[in-house]
Amino acid sequence: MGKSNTLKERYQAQFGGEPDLMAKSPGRINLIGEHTDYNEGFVLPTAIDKAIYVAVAARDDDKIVLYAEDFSEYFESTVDTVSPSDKGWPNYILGVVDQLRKLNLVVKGFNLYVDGDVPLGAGLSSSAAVECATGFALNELFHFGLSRQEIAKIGQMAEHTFAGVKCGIMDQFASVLSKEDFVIKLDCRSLEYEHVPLLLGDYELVLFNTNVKHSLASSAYNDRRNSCEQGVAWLQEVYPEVLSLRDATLEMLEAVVKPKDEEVFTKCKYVVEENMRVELACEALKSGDIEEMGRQMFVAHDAISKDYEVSCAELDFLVEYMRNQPEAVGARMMGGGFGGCTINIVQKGHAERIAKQVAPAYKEAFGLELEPIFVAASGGSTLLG
Ligand code: GAF
Repeated sequence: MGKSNTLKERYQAQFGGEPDLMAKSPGRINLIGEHTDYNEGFVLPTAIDKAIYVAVAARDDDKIVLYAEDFSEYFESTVDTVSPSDKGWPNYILGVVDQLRKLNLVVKGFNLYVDGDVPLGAGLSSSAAVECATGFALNELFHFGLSRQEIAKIGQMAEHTFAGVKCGIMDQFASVLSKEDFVIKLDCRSLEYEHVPLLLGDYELVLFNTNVKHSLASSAYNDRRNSCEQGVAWLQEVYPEVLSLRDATLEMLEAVVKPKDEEVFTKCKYVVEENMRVELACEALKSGDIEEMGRQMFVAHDAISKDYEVSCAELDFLVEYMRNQPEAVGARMMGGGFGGCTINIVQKGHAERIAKQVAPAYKEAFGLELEPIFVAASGGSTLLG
């Protein structure tokens, strides 16, 4: 079905009647602060102008009937029997239903049509966007009265339980709470946040999609989280006040974690330093010092690649290329790692040319196309008219 049809028409084509309501929830970028969210640290994300769209309608029975446009596929369950599916895509919806039920909210049968333009597997959090669009739409459909923060947390738990990735809160939070032309400085412990104007002056953001997602992404993600938790457990033996790496200092890590395990130490050190970089980058952004903000991004990339070890050859290649471009002030890998996109701050008017310039070398090195993606900082989840 072509996208020239409206969302409502596309719903009708699959389900017959009209949807009761339609909603969208966007993908996200993150300027800096990677793998800090599950350590109760700081992040600087915002939603983008690419989203997941859902159209939903309540049913008279207890069936859940889903249709995913990207896969041209239906999936059926009943409300009482939702469980993780081998198919993958239904899990981001069913996981949300499961969480709602665990909160004792009465979910009834519904049809849900899902579509979107967030590139899949590009590290732009299409999965969080599906979770949030589902949570947002069902909250409206069944009048649960959940807050946006609660919807974000439900999405995060759905990811833990039905997708098996013990992610932090960043992606879901950005998807529901972003504001157009702002980034969110989020404290992932208290969930207090500040919308910071994304004023880049003569610069603009561009993403380079590596077009690769290495298979170890989710297992390595959980491994890193385990290393951080191990570091905290050791710290707590000496410093009981340390509840997460957010509370740790480099001195504490040197004294307690380093002698026990060099590898765990390096991972924890990365997180403590990345939190500091978020502060510095955010201050730089607020004061209009985009060069300094970009410098922090380059430093962050080195650290996530060499210390945290969640980058990959394709991402490193693209960031190194940008280091030698006078018009690029910052670049780094974005998101969980092992593929997806780099985020770059480039002087206006040069990104397209740089992308064209690097594409043949990238293809030669990896046999992959390079795709620039221009994004605008956009608002969070919303109902559609
Ligand atoms: C993924 C996760 F889903 C986020 O919670 C975050 O940890 C990110 O990787 C890394 O910063 O997108």
